[in-house]
Amino acid sequence: MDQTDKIFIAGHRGLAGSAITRNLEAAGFTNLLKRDRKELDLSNESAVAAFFEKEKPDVVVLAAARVGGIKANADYPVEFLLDNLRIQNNVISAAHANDVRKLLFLGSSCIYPKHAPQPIPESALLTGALEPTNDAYAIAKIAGIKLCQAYAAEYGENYISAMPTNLYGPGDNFDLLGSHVLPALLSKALEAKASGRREMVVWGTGQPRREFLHVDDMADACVFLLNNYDSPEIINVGYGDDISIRELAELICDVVGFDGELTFDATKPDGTPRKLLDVSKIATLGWRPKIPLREGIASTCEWYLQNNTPALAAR
Ligand code: GFB
Repeated sequence: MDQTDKIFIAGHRGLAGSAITRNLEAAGFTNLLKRDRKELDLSNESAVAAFFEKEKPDVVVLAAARVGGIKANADYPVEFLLDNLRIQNNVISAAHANDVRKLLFLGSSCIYPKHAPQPIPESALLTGALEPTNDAYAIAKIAGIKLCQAYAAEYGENYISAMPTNLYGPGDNFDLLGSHVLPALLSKALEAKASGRREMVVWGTGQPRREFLHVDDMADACVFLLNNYDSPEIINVGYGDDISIRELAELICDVVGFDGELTFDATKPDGTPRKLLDVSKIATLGWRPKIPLREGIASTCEWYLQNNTPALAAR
């Protein structure tokens, strides 16, 4: 990419899109196109078509999506399916209609079968049944991958698809009902410490294992792929190591300084038992993550205290 390329970052206010925007700005890219939801509704086909026709971006990063944790995914399958299909269909087809040179589609590690081999190679896609708590989101993301691959096969487009593992970092959603596990436990631990409680509730059994990648590492990988990867075959973007939810809760409590008891609410779903990506493909190309989990949790905690909860920060 050239630093003057016009790059449209769809979803520039979200966790992933804001990190990609920060990365590109720090690298000296000066022609970034950003539109918030009020300015451009990505689920509106004619609005997206008109925007592309007017702006004619050179490169598109498709980081806009309806996302959420295990509960939000299970409670709102219609919205996770429809909104994501609409957004990605509109953006990808408008990119083709307006001669976008390169497009990066962001998928998710939940596209892989529930009982995929661990670590999960890219070749595991569509080899088995999905995890039911997020199958609507996964089906939408798989449709996005297939649409990018179809444009590559039929029209020779350079549309690439990266599959990030569970992300966390500044700009995350910390709402307890909608969020992913890491921001949820961080917010619960801070709240328990601030209010002097001796107990913190963790959903499920604590036994599932998850891989966590700091969103700034993910952004670095995305820019690396935009510069160095030109294949329609999907590529995993992970940290390369995982921990159990119990271990994650203990680590977060340690970082926060909460020394009360953990209790496990087994009425809440565990989701998929394990989701560790095989990152050998991107490692062979020359990319590796840099931010260790403890360090990433500590800086995310700082960000949260400064941006979300003046009351907690003041205690
Ligand atoms: O991050 P998470 O919500 O989603 O939950 P997934 C991961 C694990 O953490 C599950 C447990 O085993 C949860 O039961 N957990 C423990 C909690 N305490 C909590 C809590 O307070 N909040 C939450 N949210 N979980 C998501 C998919 O799956 O992964 C998305 O739903 C997306 O579609 C994302 O693909 C990457 O890791 O299970």
